[in-house]
Amino acid sequence: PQTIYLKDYTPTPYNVAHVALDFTLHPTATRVQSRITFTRVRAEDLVLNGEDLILKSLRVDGAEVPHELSETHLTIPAAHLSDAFTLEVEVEISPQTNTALEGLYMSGGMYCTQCEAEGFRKITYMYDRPDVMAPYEVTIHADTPVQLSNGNPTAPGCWTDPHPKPTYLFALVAGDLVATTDHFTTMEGREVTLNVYVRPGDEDKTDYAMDALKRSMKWEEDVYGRPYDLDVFNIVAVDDFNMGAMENKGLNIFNSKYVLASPETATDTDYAMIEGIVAHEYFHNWTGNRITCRDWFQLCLKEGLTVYRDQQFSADMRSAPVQRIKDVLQLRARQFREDAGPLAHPVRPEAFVEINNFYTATVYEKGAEVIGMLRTLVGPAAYDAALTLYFDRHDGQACTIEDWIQVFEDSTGRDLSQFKRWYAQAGTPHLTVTDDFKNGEYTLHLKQKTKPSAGQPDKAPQVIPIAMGLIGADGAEVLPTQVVEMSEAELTLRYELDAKPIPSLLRGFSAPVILETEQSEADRLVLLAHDTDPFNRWEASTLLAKSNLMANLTAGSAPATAWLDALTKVITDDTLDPAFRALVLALPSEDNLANACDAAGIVPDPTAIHSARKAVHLAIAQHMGEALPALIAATATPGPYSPAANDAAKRSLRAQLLRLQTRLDGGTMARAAYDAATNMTDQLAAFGCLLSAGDTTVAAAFEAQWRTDRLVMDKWFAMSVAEADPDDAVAVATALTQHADFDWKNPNRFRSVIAGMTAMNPAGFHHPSGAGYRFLADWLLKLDALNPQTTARMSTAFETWRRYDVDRQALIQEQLARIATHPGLSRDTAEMVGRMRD
Ligand code: DPP
Ligand code: ZN
Repeated sequence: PQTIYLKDYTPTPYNVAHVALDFTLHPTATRVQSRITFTRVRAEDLVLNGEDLILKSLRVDGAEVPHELSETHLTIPAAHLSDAFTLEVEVEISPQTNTALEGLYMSGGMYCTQCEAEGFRKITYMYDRPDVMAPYEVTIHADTPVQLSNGNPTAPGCWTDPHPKPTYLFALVAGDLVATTDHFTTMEGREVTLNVYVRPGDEDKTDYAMDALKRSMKWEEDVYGRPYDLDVFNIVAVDDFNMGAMENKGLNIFNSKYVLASPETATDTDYAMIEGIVAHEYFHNWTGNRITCRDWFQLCLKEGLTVYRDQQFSADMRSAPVQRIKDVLQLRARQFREDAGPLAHPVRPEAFVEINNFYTATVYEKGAEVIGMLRTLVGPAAYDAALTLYFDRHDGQACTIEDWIQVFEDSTGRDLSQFKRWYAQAGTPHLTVTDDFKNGEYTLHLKQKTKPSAGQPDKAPQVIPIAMGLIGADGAEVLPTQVVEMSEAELTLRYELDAKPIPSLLRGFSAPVILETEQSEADRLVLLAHDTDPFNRWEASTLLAKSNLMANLTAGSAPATAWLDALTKVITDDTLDPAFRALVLALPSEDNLANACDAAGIVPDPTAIHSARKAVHLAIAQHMGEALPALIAATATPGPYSPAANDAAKRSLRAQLLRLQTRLDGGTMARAAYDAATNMTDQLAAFGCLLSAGDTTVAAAFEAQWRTDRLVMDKWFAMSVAEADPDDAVAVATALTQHADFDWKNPNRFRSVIAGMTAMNPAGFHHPSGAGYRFLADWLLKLDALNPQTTARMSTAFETWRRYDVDRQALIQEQLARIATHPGLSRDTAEMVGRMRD
């Protein structure tokens, strides 16, 4: 397979002025007629992308012309082309047999599309690349009640999109759908019709998505001054979808998991995800659609910025500190993990084989952190001014990271050439800090270093904004938050003080780095109790939890009483947000602990980690003991269910407390909570407790209750594997794959069981028998033949293999080799497995 390089970028020899598409839909023989007008820039052959297409006719300005076809391209020699011409092509495609879910495919009887990144080439011949933008006109002939495409409707089945867009933002939907309709008036006075389309029967689950959409539209105007620009905005929920959602112009297509919600079927987490993803896709209208990417290497230009913006939105809608903690938890769990292994790559990669493999935590989440750092460095007002310049200067263009950085340089006068290293260097910088106090002078000494990664043996220092304060031993703040910029490999800071303070570094997690300090447990306890920065209070609790877990793991030590006392104090402090308390109570994940072992030079044993985590959890439960029932009672949320932050916060604390209580009473209270639950958040929390306590009847009862609800059943599948005893996990997962409702071609269902094992039951996945590895490889090979994109994504469960003992390494290598040598393996999975084995 061919590797594509950023340095090879070349503009196309022809521009596209207009695209007209006419679809006659049929499950196995859809006809697509295209009329595309081109204008010449350079006298070269016209080479268009096209895959899995049956060419029926081809004309240039009404005449037949010689052309060549390959598996992937259509070529018309330059000699047959003029300065401006119209290409008319008719092709036949088969949506029904399109199991890869890229291009035009069918899901539950409806037609839908997914064109990002390179799906349009499976619809017709075209320059399928983001820098070729054109207005579209679409006609759909189908016997379905609803037919949708981008832009504004002009007649039944006819759509016009006046805004030039690249192919990846094209969309079409046709099927038996029902809409929930609402309206929004923009700041410019435009009346916009809003629709959320779902399958009949789901229309009672659209309120929250619609509400989130209206709030997103308002927030985008209030905070970024950007109005909507068409007369309609449509969202469609689709059951079979490889990703979360897609920002097609005026026609966002969503995985139904991120649209449908009712109190009985969706958890608070689901509601928060729906809010965040609806906002994310809507925000793409300006950061992605109106200003798009020149090429796919620039993916972070739209994704990093849009993630940053949806995080800002969620922080405004909910609790900002809690949102930040959750975002950092995700970043560390997914991106730091990626950065530490064989799949590490820069926020802007320089080479790829299959672009779908670069829709990663690094491009998205680290890409968002880079925007956040930039805002911290220039300040909020300068950030706003730079964004205004960005929208003014680049509206309607396909841009690069250079364009983005230039906007900040021009609007602030700052040289950002060193800052650009954040886009180019892979790996998470380590920030090592030592301190000293002598003769009234406090010295902080900082060093940064980034480990080598694939293709990057030496890394240069990066610009690290360090938000920091100093806390006295009595807990009083002696230095309020200031931002220190570190740009060299080393930095020394000096302060005149009466006594040695406790540093509170990287407040709000001001940079995506790994902080290494010599902080004592006593200092952490002071920060947990007194830091003015909520993020660092939580960070102190996490570090305390980690050191107590590590002590248990390596020496069998019981948790320190001082820590347990401090934890109890936080949990019982009614002045603190219950959501914050819930986060303090949540122990670091098993994967996080495996990483901590690795960082400390200890080979992680997933079985021992699982046991240590259970032991420490039990010790916390015993320490809080009699206080638990009263604490649980205090988290009650009387009245009708509301997904708003206040009630959700209480339920999240309640879930953590119930977990602890279950350790003590074997599930008595969880059983009562399960029976009394009136919403999915409470029901699922109690369900997890009961499964973990070995309850033998609850799984069947839950299944009987929810058998006909696909999204709830996804939770049932996932929880059944996640809560299985690690020794039984593979057997449980295998049995679930034989369940009548295990529709493995549905990505959500596939992920429920497979990731239920790999991500949610790490001790089961890493079972010394190697059965977990075989289980994963078996299913990856099975799915790869149908859906390479989801297969490649799921293969990352193996990315941490180097951490483990030689036996496990050999077992994983065996499976990776088996996959790599499988005949007919997809380019997607081959690239991923190749990178992991190298
Ligand atoms: N562009 C989509 C999103 O991130 C993913 N395909 O919203
Ligand atoms: Zn996005």
